[in-house]
Amino acid sequence: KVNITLDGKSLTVDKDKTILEVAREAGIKIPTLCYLEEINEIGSCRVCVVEVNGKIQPACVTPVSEGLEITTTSPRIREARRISLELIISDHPMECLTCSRNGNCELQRLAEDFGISEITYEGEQSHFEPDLSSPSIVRDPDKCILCRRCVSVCEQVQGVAALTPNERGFSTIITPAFGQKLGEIACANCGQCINACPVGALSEKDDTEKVWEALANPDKHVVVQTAPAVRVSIGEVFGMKPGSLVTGKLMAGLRRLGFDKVFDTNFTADLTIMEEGHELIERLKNNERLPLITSCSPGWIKFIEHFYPSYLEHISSCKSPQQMFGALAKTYYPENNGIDPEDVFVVSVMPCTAKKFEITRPGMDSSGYQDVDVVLTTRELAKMFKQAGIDFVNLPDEEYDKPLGISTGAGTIFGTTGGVMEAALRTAYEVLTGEELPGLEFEDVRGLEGIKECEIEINGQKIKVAVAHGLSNAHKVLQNIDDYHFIEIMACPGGCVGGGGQPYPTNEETIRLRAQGLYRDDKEHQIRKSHENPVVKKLYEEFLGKPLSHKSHELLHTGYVV
Ligand code: HC0
Ligand code: SF4
Repeated sequence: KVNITLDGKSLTVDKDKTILEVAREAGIKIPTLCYLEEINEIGSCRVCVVEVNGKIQPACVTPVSEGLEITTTSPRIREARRISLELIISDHPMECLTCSRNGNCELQRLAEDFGISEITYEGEQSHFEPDLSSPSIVRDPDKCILCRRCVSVCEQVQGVAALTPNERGFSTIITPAFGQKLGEIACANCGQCINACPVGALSEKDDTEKVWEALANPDKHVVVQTAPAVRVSIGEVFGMKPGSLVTGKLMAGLRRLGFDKVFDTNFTADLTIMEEGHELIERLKNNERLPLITSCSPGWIKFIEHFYPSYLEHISSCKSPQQMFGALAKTYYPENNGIDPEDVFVVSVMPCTAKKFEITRPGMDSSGYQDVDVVLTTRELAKMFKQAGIDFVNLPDEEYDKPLGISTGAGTIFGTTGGVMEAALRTAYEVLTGEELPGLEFEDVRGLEGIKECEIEINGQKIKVAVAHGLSNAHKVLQNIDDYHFIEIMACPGGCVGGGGQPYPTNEETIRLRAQGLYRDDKEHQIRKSHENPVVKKLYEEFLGKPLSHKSHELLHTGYVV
């Protein structure tokens, strides 16, 4: 412990803390820009400066020590912060009105807070080409303020290190190594760099125009599927609390936009459990290619293809629920409803930017067409609602359409880390033992710990499972791959609720609340096990035969790229 004076108050505080941490604990707000707790603590933007024993110092990287006298607000501090901001803004394009971050840009907010009305510093501005090579991510280096939040997140949280500062001084640019483009390198398309970016230098590829066009085309039968994690986050864009469960309003809003049918990815999440669960059962019986590893997170799939190709035999051959949906929406669905599959246009609403990449992968056309036509992120759909003048908060609650909208509680928890594992265990246990599970909730695989483990006994055999989220944890869990029978890996921290296409801000707090929302949703479902989904059962009777049938393999399974 050390004794300090903070804004005239004597305090005794932990000695290994920074001034920023101590001030926050004392309820004092110090503005920050480049700072991301425990991830990017580099003191580069100088927006958090305070006076320490009379000297101006950045609060985020200055540790407290005995006898420090700290002042967090004074004319000198306000002036120093304003100069830092003005210098950053002097090399920033003034395109706020046409920027994807208009209205939720951290730099814009700080400029407003500090009442910046003119820029005193004028001179040369940097100009770089935007990188449009990725199907998921757009990089606009002209807007980059060199805070390095994306660099740190990609390296430390995702263990990919796709982005790095190149050149020096005024010419500094954040790019992949050797000036390569994002679409050419081992980028997982996860979009975590977008969530970390305080400005509009990183954003998802905007695909809203394609959807407006399809909706306006009378010859198209436009169907939409919504991912589990969207129902607990989209309300945030309209001022609702993170984790608010807005499934009914989401359905109503999508109908008002003009979609012909509103369906649910949760339905094919249940179907995935049937296919993947049986794959697990087969592998356990034959004791081969264990552990089985989940395949539904496309960022994770791209990551393993780049970094651990020799482990690909462990990956489930199941397509993700989004792709299973696409394949059925252009086969089973039109066949049963007298619609020409050529006229069906499939839109996905996903919390994820990698899903934009997934629809372009080889094999994602088993219906004879591209199975999913367009992926919108949660943020993009929210923008469409705004453009259509939809008063989201006051929408009535509506239901999903049948049949591809019927799902169970197991399907909904797919959207949070540990959810796929829990859903799979609920089904694998009952199918293998023929007995009812004593308790449905697997607490050991819930929560935000980076790697979670649990052991369950099925027919006398101990099954050891692991759950990892955030790709740096994938690196770790793969070091001990032989310890497990089944592993769930999701690319994004927190799973899909923390996806790269979710509303700003996506942080530990919003991720936790969204996950709680999904667990509430699970509890509110009457049916909470995928194998009890009546429409999934009917689909097997009428169309697929049985799990892992020839037809299932044709439509619902895929291979990987080495
Ligand atoms: Fe997910 Fe999915 S749960 S990846 O996180 O499995 O994006 O929400 O839609 O496909 O269902 C995302 C979320 C999905 C898929 C499902 C899986
Ligand atoms: Fe890194 Fe993910 Fe961004 Fe690619 S999308 S640069 S892997 S954070």
